[in-house]
This record gives sequence, structure tokens and C-alpha cells, in this order.
Amino acid sequence: MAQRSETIDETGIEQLDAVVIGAGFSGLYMNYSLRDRLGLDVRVYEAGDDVGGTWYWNRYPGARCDSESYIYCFTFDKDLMQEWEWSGKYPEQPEILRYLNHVADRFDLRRNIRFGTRVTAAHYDEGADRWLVETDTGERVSTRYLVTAIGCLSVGNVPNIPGLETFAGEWYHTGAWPHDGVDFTGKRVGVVGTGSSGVQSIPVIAKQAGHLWVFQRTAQYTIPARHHTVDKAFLDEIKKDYDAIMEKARWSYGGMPISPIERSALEVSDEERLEIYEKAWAEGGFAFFRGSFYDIATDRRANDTASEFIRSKIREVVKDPEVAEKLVPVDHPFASKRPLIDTEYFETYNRDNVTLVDIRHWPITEITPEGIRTEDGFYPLDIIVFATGFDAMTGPFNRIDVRGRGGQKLRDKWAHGPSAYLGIASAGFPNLFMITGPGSPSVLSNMPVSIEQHVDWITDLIAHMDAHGVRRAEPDPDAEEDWVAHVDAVAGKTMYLLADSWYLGANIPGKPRRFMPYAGGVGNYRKRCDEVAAAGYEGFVLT
Ligand code: N01
Repeated sequence: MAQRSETIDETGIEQLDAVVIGAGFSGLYMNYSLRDRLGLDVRVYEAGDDVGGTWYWNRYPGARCDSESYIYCFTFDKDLMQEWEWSGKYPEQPEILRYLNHVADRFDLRRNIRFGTRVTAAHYDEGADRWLVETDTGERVSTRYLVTAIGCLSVGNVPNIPGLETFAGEWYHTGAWPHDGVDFTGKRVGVVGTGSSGVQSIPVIAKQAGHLWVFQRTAQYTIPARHHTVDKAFLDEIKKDYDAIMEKARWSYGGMPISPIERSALEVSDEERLEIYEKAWAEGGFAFFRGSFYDIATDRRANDTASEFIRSKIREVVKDPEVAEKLVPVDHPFASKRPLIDTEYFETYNRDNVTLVDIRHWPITEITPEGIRTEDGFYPLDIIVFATGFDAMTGPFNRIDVRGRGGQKLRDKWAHGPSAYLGIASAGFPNLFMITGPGSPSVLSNMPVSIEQHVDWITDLIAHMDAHGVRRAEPDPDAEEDWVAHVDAVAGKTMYLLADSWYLGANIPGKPRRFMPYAGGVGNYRKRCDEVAAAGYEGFVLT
């Protein structure tokens, strides 16, 4: 067990071993790991009033996770895995939040979390090898280790549309949804945005609203989720072999226990290909993407077959051919943006109370007190929902004033795009460790699997530092540069550079365009991290 720090120094500042920022999946497990495994004196700061992170804030109608429920969980405690019962194929937001609350209670994780407290600054004191952390409630603490568990998608993007402040109705962002819900009954509602949040919420809002206008900038490929209540017999079978299933997920591409597919979309007959797509479409979910052909993610011609198949499905489902054509994506290949899965998304456009508004060709020009004006019309509204996404991955870092050695600001270092070795640490910022940081698989994977790997790895590094009297760990700039080049090179072999997406920062005006997550797969990534640790934390400078 590590030596505990003295709790108060001579200047009256509380001395901690570790500060963790955030109490979602990452922060909860990091807290458990550092506090209960290593015995460190840990403080967690959480801006929300309770645990949950992403699932605390994203309470919009229809919110649920695209990973199947049995793999969207912690695996560090076998009893927890066996005892928790999910109720649906995919976990819905209220249930995920209940799960995280259960975990917090079960492991008594709340007692060292300061809720309703946002970290505003963290400055590294080189003389003391400690971080001075400040919060919006005026707390100042000093800590040896600083761990960010701030999420990849926690800073909402509300577009800067002239006149929004004059709107006389209500408006909401999906990522900061009111806790007591929104009543759309009989209302004139506009939803701006058709990414995951829009595609999930639009069918649910349509069922309540008097009329719904969907303001679409980019048409989407989306696969039916085929959501249903849980098949108890299936889950019981899973639980008999849970460890092996999750171990398979850990070494997979996306953190899901899907076997790699050897088959190419270009090596089968047209009939066989169609049959495979139809089967995957009927099954629903990510199986279409990861379970049909290996090369739809990497080969444009193979990808064209999948893209064309989905387009044909949109035309089949949507009854009005003009609306269908507007919904057919033609400007980017399938899976160049985050692949989506839905429940009755395209079917929703067959409803009489739903209108699709094309803001690609006729953009929004202003919001007035009464509604939204576009280049081709005016839409009177009572409620506007912005399903317009997030300043992803770097946004959560940029809103904290992080300064490392020599007073260097992290936001300056990352002004042209993020740079972090293994997505875990950045040169010049010793003892600052990032869970699912830019340059790690994170958002391209089933998050809990990636989170557990990061937490375990960071815990081992801290234990190693304590055991060997290491005061500072930070990446060697050359190792970091090589990793960033590798992240770029791997992305270059995929479809990901062929669309304007938040993966590239393209959704935020002025944000540097750089592919942020690591597309090499969680298994390969885990192997590399294990090798780095086995080689005495190769690529890190340990002082
Ligand atoms: O956000 P998005 P999201 N004017 O950025 C449009 C995760 N997630 O909240 O494509 C008009 O994907 C934008 O248009 P365009 C998941 O990783 C997971 O939906 O940029 N429109 C797009 O249509 C996901 O990828 C789950 O042209 C504007 C939409 O708004 C990530 O979160 C559920 C605009 C934004 O789509 C983000 O998803 C929810 C503007 N100025 C979220 N700016 C599940 O697991 C943006 N748009 C199910």
C-alpha cells in the first residue's frame, strides 16, 4: 500500500495522492482502483449532482446505448456481473444510470466524491512535483496524480445561430436534458441534427409532438437496432461463460465479442452478398458493420456495396420518393461517420406529423421569437431540440486551464490537434493521466472495455511509480510523436477521413482537423500498452 500524503500543508492546502475529474464510468472505476486497490487518498470532483457522467446528462427521449447491455458493464467484480439484470437488448439511459448508482453504492464510491463541483484549473508545480487543482466552488487542493475521467462527449455543441437568444419557446440540447423531462404533447417541435442523438430521439418525439420538423444537414446511414426486452435464457447462457466472453471483447477490434470476419464483400457473388446483408439487417445492430464483411471499413469498393444496400433500404421504407431521396446519404460512405443504429427512424418520415427540412441546400439563417427561418422558408415552433453533438475529445480538456511544466498550457500544445502518447499522457504534463484520451480507441469501441483497460493500466503505472520511488512520469516527446503519427497512419487506411465528422473535429467551426481516436482496434492497442508496461514503461520518462 502506498504511503499516504500528509493531508494539509503549511499553507493550508489539502494534500491528496490523487484527484480524479469526473464520476461517470471512468471516474467511478478509477476511484475504486486507486482508493481501494492502492489505498491512495483520492478525491473525485464531479460537475453533476450525482454519478453517471454521460448518462447523467443525456436524458433525452429514446436515449440508450448502442452496445448490447451484457457487454456494457464493468467486469472488475464477478459478483456484480452475475447479479445485475439488464432488461433490454440495449441498455436504456435510466437503466444505465441505475446501474452506475448501484455500483457507486455497492463499492461505497460516493464518500470521496465532491458533487456539483467543476474543476476549473490544474497547474503543475515542478518544484514539488504536484498538481494544484482549483474548482468553481473555490476549493484548492494539491495532488501527486491527476487523472481525467472527463468523457469524450461532455461539452455540448449548440450552434451559434443568430437570434437563438430571442426565441420565445423552449430550447434544449440533448446532452443537457432537463431531469423532469420535456412534454412535447401537441407542440410544434423542431429537431436540429440527425446523428446518434437525433436518430434516437426523433421517432420518440414524433409520437408525442403535434408536428415535428427535422432539420437535416447530412443524411445518415442507420441500421435497425432490433431492440427488444431481454431474452432471459440468452443472458443466463452468457453468464455461464461471462469471463471468456468479456476476454474475447478485450482482444477484439471494437470491444465487443464479435469474431473477426475473414470474408471480403468483393469475393462473393451478388446474390450471396445480398443474402449476407439481408441477414445482418434482419439481425440489426453493429453486426451489420462488423459481422458481414471485413473490408467495408477499409476498401471503398467493398464499402460501396454496403452503402448502396442501405440506400436501397431507405428507398424501400420511406413511402414518399422525394423524402426518401433527401434521406439517402450520397456525400460520404457508410461508416465514415459514427455508424448509427435506430428504432423506426426512417419509418418516422411516413408519419403525417413529420416533415424533413433540408438545411444542407437551404441552411438555417436565423431563429426568431417564433421559430426557425431557413433560406427557403419559416417554421413556427414551440420547442427546439438541438441534437447537434459535442466538441468531442478535446473540448472537455479545453475548458480546464491545464498547465504543465514551464507553465505550458495544454490547450496551446493542442492548438493544432491533440497529441498524447497512447492517448494516456502528454509530454510536458507529468503525472497527468487521461482515461480514453485522444489517441486511444475510446469512442470507436465499447467504452467500458476501453475504460477498464485504461484504469487498470494507469493503476499499474502509479503502483510502479510508488514502488520504485518515481516522482514523475511523462511521455518522451519522440515516443509521443511516433504514436500520433501511427494514429494518423491507421486512420488513413479507413473510411474515416472521407466525411466531415466530429472524429475529425469538423463539426466545430475553427477546430483543427485531426482524426482523434485510435482506429487500430482495442485488442492491438491493449497489446501495445502491455508491451510498453512490460518494457518498464517504454516511451515514458520516469524520474
Ligand atoms: O452528435 P453528432 P450526436 N447546423 O455530432 C448536426 C455518441 N452517442 O449527439 O453531420 C445544423 O453525431 C450534424 O450535421 P453534420 C456517439 O458516439 C452515442 O448525435 O455535421 N446541423 C449532425 O447531424 C455519437 O456519434 C449514442 O452535417 C448541425 C448532428 O447535428 C456521438 O455521441 C447516443 C450543426 C450532430 O450529430 C455524438 O452524437 C448518442 C449546425 N450548426 C450519442 N452542427 C448511443 O450509443 C451539427 N449539426 C446510442
